[in-house]
Amino acid sequence: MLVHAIPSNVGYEFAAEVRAGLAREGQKELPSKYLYDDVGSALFEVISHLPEYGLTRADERLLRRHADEIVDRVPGPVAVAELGSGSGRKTRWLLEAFCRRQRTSYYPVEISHSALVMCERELSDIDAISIVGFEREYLEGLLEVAAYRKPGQHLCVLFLGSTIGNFDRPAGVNFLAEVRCILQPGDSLLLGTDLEKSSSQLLRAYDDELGVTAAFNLNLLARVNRELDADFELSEFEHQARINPDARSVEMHLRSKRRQIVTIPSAEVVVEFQEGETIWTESSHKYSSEEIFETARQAGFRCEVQWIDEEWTFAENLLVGA
Ligand code: AVI
Repeated sequence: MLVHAIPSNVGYEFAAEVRAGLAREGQKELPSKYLYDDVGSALFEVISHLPEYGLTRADERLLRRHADEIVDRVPGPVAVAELGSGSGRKTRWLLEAFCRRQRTSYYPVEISHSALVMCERELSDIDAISIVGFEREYLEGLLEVAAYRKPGQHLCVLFLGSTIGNFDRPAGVNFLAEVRCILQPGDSLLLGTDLEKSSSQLLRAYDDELGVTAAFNLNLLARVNRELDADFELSEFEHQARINPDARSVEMHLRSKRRQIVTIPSAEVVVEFQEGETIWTESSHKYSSEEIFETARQAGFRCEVQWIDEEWTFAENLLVGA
């Protein structure tokens, strides 16, 4: 087993994106990728255990149930690249099945250093696995993985947990098309997508009773305070989950409880908030099972098989080059 993290160079963009997102006219916005510092990644791990949030468990159930079937459809020898590995817990089922067949290289690509460390710790006991972690943005990391693979190895890319839902639909298609461009014949993409469900179920999932999702969201302001010396008063903002029926998404916002001014010295910006004004921090788009075939087609893939969890409607989709 080899464990090797290639350090990140993403940090310097944070200040620029915070300035751009908060100084703009109209809806203030912060990119959801910044929710995942060490504290945010740990809070997301807790969210995945909450009774109200069944998404991660559905993903894991499908991978556990269908691991052998998925592996049978992916020609070996294989290098597995995972975009956004998180703790790696749900990936274990798949990696064990790949490694039962033959020695397998696993390349988690993560912007969160702590998640990468957690993932390597979680999976390093699997027999016949070698792990090389890439602390990178997804596409940048995938390009490096593609350059790293050995001759004859097929690449199987994992994009699980419905992270695709955090892109708006056109951006999701573009992202998949970019992944497609990096792949070669015989490569594949396993895509996890959360499916549509009732508004009440979604609001419970994204505004849980314990307040873990609220803490996950508010931590973004705490991060701006920690890393950019800002003076956000956390108690003066509140978490909000909202349904956007047109986008078929659930949104997270941070709502200012009063009129206030926040200074962010390291981003060289002073921001005024009106009472009730929000910062939009994340969207989670929900898919219909049929639409995934069309989304795959638009990105240059063919959805070969789809497995659906009925307990918490969620689909695992195996995509190959069209
Ligand atoms: C990582 N991503 C798919 C999660 C989601 O459901 O959109 C992040 C999350 N946000 C709030 N709860 C979980």
